[in-house]
Formats: sequence, C-alpha cells, structure tokens
Amino acid sequence: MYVTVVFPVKNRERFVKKNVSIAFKAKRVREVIIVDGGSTDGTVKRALEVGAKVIVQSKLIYPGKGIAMRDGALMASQDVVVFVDIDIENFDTSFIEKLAEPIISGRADFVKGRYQRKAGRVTELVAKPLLKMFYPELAGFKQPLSGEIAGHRKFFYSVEFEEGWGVDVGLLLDAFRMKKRIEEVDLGYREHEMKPLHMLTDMAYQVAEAILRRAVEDGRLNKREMSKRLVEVITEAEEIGL
Ligand SMILES: Nc1nc2c(ncn2[C@@H]2O[C@H](COP(=O)(O)OP(=O)(O)O)[C@@H](O)[C@H]2O)c(=O)[nH]1
Ligand SMILES: [Mg+2]
Repeated sequence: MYVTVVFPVKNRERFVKKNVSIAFKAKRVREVIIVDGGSTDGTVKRALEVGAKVIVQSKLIYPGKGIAMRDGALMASQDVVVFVDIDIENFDTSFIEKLAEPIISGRADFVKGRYQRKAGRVTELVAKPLLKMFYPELAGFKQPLSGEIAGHRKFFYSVEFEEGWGVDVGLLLDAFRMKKRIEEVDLGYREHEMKPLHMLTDMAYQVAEAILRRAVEDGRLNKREMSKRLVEVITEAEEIGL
C-alpha cells in the first residue's frame, strides 16, 4: 500500500519547498499534491519546482480549505491519503509515517493527528464543548480540529467535505457516524503560525455549524437530551472551579 500526501495551501510560499521535499522522503509516499487556494505568492511555483502535483483552485468558485482537501482526495492515486497542513515549522517524515501506519497495518480506518500546540482557541472554546454536548463519544479527542488526517482513498469518496474550516471535525464526525475505526496518533510537538483572535470568528462559526448540523441530522439536538448534557457540562465546570 502506498501513500498520497495532500497539502491544502494558501499563500504559504515559505513552507512549500521544505515540507514537500520532506513529504517525498517519508516511507511509502509515491505522490504529493498541493491544492492551492488561489495563492498570490510563489506557492505554486515552488510546489512545481520540487515535483508536487498542483491543483489550482479558482478563488471565486472554491472558497475554502475543505474543498481543497476534497479535490486533493479526488486527484490522489494511491491507496492511502494523508492530509497535512503546510505551515508546520518542525515538519518531518515521522508526521506522515505515524498517520499512515494504522491504515497500512489495517488497525484503523481513519486517523487523526494530535500534538501539543501553544493554543487551540477554537478547539478549546468551540469544538470540545460542542462535541462534549452532542457527541460525548468523541469528547476524548485532544485535537478534533487538527488538519493531520489519514484514511483509505476510497473512504474520502464516501464522505461529505465541508467547504471551509468545518472540514476536519466534519470528517471525524462522519467517520464516527459510519462506525469506522478511528485512531488518534501522537505527533509530538507542533510549531505553526497563530492567527490573531479576530480572524477566528469565521473559523469558530464554521466549526460550530459542522458539528451542529450533524447533531440535528442525528437527532441529538432535542430539548431533553440537550438540557441533560448542559447540566453535566455545567456541573463539571463548577467542580473544576470555572
Ligand atoms: N487550498 C486552500 N488551502 C487553505 C485555505 N485556507 C487555509 N488553507 C491551508 O490549510 C492549512 C491550515 O490553515 P491555517 O491557516 O494554518 O489554519 P490554522 O492552523 O487552523 O490556523 C494550511 O496549510 C493553509 O495554507 C484555502 O482557502 N484554500
Ligand atoms: Mg496553521
């Protein structure tokens, strides 16, 4: 079994050469795809220089990271697809190898990377409380929003990719709803660029929408169930003195 690595990228020229080259050196990697979200810097040029396949998205038609990931999966030719954000300062081959291993060995159908990062504000304040409320089965995931994801290529044909920032948690939820075997692997420390707070509103909105829409579809948003969960969350918050 071989691996396609997909990087969704928008205006991240400085990471492209280094991280694509590293991706090619990881075990079993046969293909690296950059899905470019209409970058205005040298992202595409650099990607081509180091032998990546490049999909250039129209800025007008394709607005987000989720669509980029979907198109990367559709273009991928190998059995296993590993998605990785490009802006990882300390990227190395182990990121890809650790993500692909549970799929290649047949132990899992869907893999999420977790890592220690300085602050995951949307993770802590939006994703985790909502998951705890509506999908307590997934409340144990440390990084439900991480963009480091692996699965069989065909799995990604059967799920719905959110257009924007809801994509990562949406894929996790869909794997869970399809009763797939999910594993969270530890990628260690991860250094990446942090967004200013005001830029997180859209991200938080899209993440909340991805979770809540599925909760409605799954009948988890009824009043009785909600108040039961709210009481649980509030009690716990009181216990830890929040
Ligand atoms: N193709 C594409 N990639 C994107 C878009 N927005 C973000 N990305 C890429 O998705 C990855 C994660 O984005 P980033 O801004 O680092 O989000 P954060 O880590 O959650 O703060 C990076 O590789 C970005 O370059 C987009 O609209 N289109
Ligand atoms: Mg980032």
